[in-house]
Amino acid sequence: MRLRATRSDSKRAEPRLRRARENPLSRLDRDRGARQPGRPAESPQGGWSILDCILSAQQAYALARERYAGLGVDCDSALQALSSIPLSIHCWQGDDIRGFEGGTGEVGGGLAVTGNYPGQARSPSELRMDFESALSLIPGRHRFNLHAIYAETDGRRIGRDELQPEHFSGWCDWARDRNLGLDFNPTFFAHPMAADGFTLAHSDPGIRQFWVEHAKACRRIGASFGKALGTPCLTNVWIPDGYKDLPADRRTPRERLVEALDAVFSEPLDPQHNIDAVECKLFGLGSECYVVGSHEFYLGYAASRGTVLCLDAGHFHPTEVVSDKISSVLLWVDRLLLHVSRGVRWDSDHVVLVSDELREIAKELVRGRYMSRVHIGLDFFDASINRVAAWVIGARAMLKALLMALLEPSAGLRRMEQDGDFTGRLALLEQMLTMPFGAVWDHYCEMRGVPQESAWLDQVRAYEESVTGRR
Ligand SMILES: [Mn+2]
Repeated sequence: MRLRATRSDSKRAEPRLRRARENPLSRLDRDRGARQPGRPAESPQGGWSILDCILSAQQAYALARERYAGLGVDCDSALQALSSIPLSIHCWQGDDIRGFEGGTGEVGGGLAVTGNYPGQARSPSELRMDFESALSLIPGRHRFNLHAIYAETDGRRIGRDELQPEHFSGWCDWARDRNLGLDFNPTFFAHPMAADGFTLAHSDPGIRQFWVEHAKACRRIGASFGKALGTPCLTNVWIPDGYKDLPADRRTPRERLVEALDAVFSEPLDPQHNIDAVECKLFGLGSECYVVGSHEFYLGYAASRGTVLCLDAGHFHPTEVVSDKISSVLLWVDRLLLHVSRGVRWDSDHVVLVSDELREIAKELVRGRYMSRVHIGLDFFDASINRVAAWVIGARAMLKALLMALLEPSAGLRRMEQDGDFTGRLALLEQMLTMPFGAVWDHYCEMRGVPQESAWLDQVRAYEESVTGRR
């Protein structure tokens, strides 16, 4: 359904508006009595007026709220809770992880970006503009997550071990203007010193030291973001190090990695400015048999050193799920960074959708009351579809999954579980899938001033026509 918001539409809708103002609940009560959701009336020309749609959305929300209240769920407080959850949205969906270093364009590090959809951002200003376009379609207040290869160096070649906060001042100023927090990542790939697949665990001490200096520089840059923006920057270390085929020595590279990481984190930084995280992975392209920084490696490292642990939803065996790990690892580490992604066969980075696992992750965060200890980052990239749309689909999917979790009748479910009523628990979980979730989500979008589910794609298409499609 296309919304028409012309002048004549609003004129036609005027009598209806007046009636609604005089007695806002009259239509609603009638609809409630008839147990029928309010349906927008057709205008004389047979189209819907925008006012009709707004009124109908309000009615739909009122009815949905009543349905959820019947299960002991308060929709208004769920929406309030949702609005306080920031997502850390990754920059690299906008340009296929190219960055602005001007290298060969090869990503490497066991990563691959597939697709050739036109219009990727070619400069920091294009990337910022594209992200702003996506952000205008994502309800809530969020953060932006940068990689070191997105430095702005005015065409000068700056070694990654020599990067300074000044090379990110454009990003920092923009983030301040837009009221965005920033997060950060050192880039241990797409570089000659990473060409043989090893960085911090390299056998050559010179190469190892280069990457230690890079990571130290990135932590300082992260701290500069945190200080300037008044919200701590989460700086996440992920390295690709590993072997394609069976190693003869698994132990030594892991011992080297501990030493290198200890050197990286040796400089004390104010946690109000920078927070360190480490990210594990099962395998990458070209590191199928052995990855130095495995889950067990980083769980132990994070627990013993007090860093944040990053769990990427695409970095485990295909039948292994992050949702089941959250309540385990949060017994041993203080905080968790989630890289929300969608693994499909060999790929760990498909655009996030409201999948069973995404809903399960969100439920774990809500049920465990972990929200203050978990940072939610997105990590996916798809170059085969409109990149702004990819951001919007993924970010909105995460928010929808969180809202579904916030709308769960948790007290009832727990009571059934405690009473051993597993039949009732299963039936109620299934019942939740037919609850009027869409009306609550639409109301949230309206509250936050972003288009509803049926309307945002038109805006992406318009932006494509006027901006990204002309590149
Ligand atoms: Mn990740």
